[in-house]
Amino acid sequence: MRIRYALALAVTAAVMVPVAGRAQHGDLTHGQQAVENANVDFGVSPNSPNAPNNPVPIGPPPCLQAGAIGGPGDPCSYKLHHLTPEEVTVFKDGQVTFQIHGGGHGFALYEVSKNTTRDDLGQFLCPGTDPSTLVDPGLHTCNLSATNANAQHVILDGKGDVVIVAEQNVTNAHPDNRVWSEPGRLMSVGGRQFLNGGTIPAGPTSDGQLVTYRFLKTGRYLVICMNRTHFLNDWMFGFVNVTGDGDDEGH
Ligand SMILES: [Cu+2]
Repeated sequence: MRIRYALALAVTAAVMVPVAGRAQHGDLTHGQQAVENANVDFGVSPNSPNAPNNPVPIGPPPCLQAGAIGGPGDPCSYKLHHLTPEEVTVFKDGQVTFQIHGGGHGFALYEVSKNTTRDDLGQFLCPGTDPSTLVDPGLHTCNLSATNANAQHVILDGKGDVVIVAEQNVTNAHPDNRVWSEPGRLMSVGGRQFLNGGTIPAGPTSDGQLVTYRFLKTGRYLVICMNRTHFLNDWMFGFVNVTGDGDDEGH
């Protein structure tokens, strides 16, 4: 045991040296009070809460006022492409239930280093300001940009490890038409066919598909939408922190 321990220390030291400068944010998994289980709304439905199947404008013009509100031609659709809340914290063995809202979503899950921030990760997607904070669609530099959504993106976590490689979209067919990065991916749903958000916005009667995952290991996890536009242009991702006694080794 002693020999193994010494070896592990040596390996840890060797790995830590080159990345020490990046670990500026420390462990972000303890910023919230953990709960047993958590719920997250995945995307936003443009439908009126009082009238299912009746989308309402997302904002004043240039947001579409009629027709395909919230669709790929609506300059305000980016406002629908986020998770609520963007970050949750559960105890180890807790379950997180994601309810899908709106359309065109896919779901994938990865583990990331505990110091990975939303802002740092977003710079690998659409560099600049977090789109979820932009009221004016004119300030969203990647808004509806097919060029950015179809380009290759190599996405690193806070330690500088590659988490996701979104290959260039050449064929616009599976798997190119999604952010389809298998190494390290814990699960995904919504390849080929997108997930269905139902007709009723978030709330007690909402009818969107549910995606559940039970987290058996402590750590920090990245949840993304595999829709290239949603993730790479609009930063559609969030985090799940998993805490517990004697946090598991790893990141
Ligand atoms: Cu999406």
